[in-house]
Amino acid sequence: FLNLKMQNFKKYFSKKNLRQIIDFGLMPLGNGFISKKNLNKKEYKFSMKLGYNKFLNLVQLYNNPSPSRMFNKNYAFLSSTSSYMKKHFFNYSLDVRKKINKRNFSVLEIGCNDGILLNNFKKNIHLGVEPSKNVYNLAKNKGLNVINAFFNKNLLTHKSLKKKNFDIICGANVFCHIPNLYEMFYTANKLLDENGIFVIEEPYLGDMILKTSYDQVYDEHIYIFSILSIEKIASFFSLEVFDAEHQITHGGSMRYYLCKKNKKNKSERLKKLIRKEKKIGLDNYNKLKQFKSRCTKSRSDMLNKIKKYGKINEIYGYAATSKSTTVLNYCKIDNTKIKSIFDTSPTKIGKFTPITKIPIVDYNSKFHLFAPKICILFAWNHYVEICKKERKNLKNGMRFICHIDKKFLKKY
Ligand code: DWN
Ligand code: SAH
Repeated sequence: FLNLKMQNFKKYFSKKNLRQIIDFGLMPLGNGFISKKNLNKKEYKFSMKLGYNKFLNLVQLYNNPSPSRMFNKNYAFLSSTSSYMKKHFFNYSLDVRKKINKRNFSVLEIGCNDGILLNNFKKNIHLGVEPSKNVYNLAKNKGLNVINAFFNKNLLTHKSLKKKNFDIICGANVFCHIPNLYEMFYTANKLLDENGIFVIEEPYLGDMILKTSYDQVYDEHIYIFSILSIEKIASFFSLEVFDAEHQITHGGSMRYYLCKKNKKNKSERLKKLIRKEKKIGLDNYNKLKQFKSRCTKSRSDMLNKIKKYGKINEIYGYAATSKSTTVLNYCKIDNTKIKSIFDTSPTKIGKFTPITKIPIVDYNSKFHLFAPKICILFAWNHYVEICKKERKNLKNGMRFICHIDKKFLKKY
């Protein structure tokens, strides 16, 4: 019976069921920063189109580059570059501990990156699964138990997998990166203890629609989930969502708590959030497709701001985020409009943004020398942390411009 249901999932999951929301055109990899020696080489691009699947209530890309093209020994994003995120993941670990309510428990984290979350479970039986070799090494060097692999059904027979029933399977900002949702849910379900919890935390469709934060869409973000979509998908695997909690991180995220069917009562908080999703139409194609005209408007507003401020001063960028690749390429902002982007990641410094070829400069050694007056804030999701860091500069007249409405930045 379970198998039959899972086979049905494959049928509904088909790309044939997608209706288009917006076509962003040809895009490079979000984290495809190029080194100087490759500047003149032909760059990889893929067609980035977002659609809606009404059978699964799911907003997703039509196409995605192969995972090994994105996640390999040179993955550019290092989770621990934000001090606020360290705090956030410490709190995540406390919340999960409370939910499992058991002294000795085991944890499996999917996509642990440099160990920012998993490190909080170091004293427990734990395992991280991380395909990008460079960040896997960072986690390993923290003394964590990690496998350098993609989370898929091959893991079930992996030689290093000693445990097969985890109390907690968790992750953040990773499930939307996994093209094969069937295998992901199938494998997680197989490895979850009968009374275990499965915790998923991802950028939230509700926030993307509300804030017109179209930069959440890039190669790595294949799915933009909602409770209605996660609930639907989970039902094919005899799993269910029993609680959800909105998060302020990454421009607005949702954390979903799942368990095996009929194991836990659904929280009032969950019911309320679902009512809200229905009210704003996260399961309504006609409402979702209005997103496109708001993106077009956001783009012309952004270009106007650049024109206006560019006349007064040179414009720089703050943080070479993956999201910035979508903004730069969708708005066609290149190195003729932005001088350089300051960033703290050793994996990005000295490189150039894909297609738009804006140099990425070391924040720590160069920012004070350049003393920029106007910066486009690409890491708008870290607004509070960055404003604290730049308090003095902001007081002395430095200005941030952003494609996201100011009222959404202050709230974070
Ligand atoms: O989902 C994903 C999330 C978790 O992280 C991944 N697909 C990729 C990545 O997305 P992103 O690149 O948009 O993440 P952030 O956290 O918005 O950007 C981090 C970048 O910003 C890093 O390159 C470091 C930089 N940064 C900085 O230069 N100064 C960040 C902060 C907080 C700063 O003060
Ligand atoms: N969880 C971290 C990292 C997010 S970046 C955080 O929230 O900061 C996404 C991570 O997922 C990358 O480290 C990438 O290598 C990893 N990833 C991508 N596909 C994966 C898969 N199939 N299984 C496990 N991890 C994966």
